[in-house]
Amino acid sequence: MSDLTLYSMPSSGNSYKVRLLLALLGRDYCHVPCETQSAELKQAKAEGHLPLGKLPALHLGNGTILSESNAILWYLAAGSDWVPNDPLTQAQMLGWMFFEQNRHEPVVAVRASLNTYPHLKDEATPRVMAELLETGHALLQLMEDHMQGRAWFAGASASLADIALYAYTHTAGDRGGFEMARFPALNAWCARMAALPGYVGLWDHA
Ligand SMILES: N[C@@H](CCC(=O)N[C@@H](CS)C(=O)NCC(=O)O)C(=O)O
Repeated sequence: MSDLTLYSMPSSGNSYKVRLLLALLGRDYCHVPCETQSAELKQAKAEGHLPLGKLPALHLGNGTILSESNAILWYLAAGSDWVPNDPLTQAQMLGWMFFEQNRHEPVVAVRASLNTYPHLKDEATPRVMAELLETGHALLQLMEDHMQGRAWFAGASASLADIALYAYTHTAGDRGGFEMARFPALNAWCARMAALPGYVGLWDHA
């Protein structure tokens, strides 16, 4: 039995990032799935398991609870190959992780949520969806341009930046309605991610 307990939302990319890294690291953990709108999520909040009121939350087994997906990635990856050694590549990796939270997730993930979660249907007006589509395509193009001649987002090997950005990019077409055929370098990068040893998909969880 592992010391780590992860409260995560099965359908959410932010939660999937953490499940993916744990799988890639070969770390055992107990999983408490809390889907959106579920009784389990309500209970987890009521019992204080989500200090910031959001998923994912990682319980370390000593009373400490970590919030914010990218901070959890950072904690779990310490000392592993998922964090580059030199400060410049580390900073580039962190830059992409901040980009993911500040710009990519609020557009690419939000459009996918509005498209797929029935309880958000009223917010998905044609105007909002069109604006998110245009902004999302521009952000994906920016990523596509960066990936010309590169295999990974920061440095010569896969890093936390790739995990953070992959979470919502690999479903941007199916769930978000983005035209992914426009972005061949991103599609090739997604295929490289899915081929990593230990890889698990969004829905491959206990
Ligand atoms: N910046 C946070 C975002 C967390 C977040 O918004 N989680 C959503 C799912 S993606 C959530 O907990 N939703 C449930 C709720 O708000 O009740 C992170 O990266 O962990």
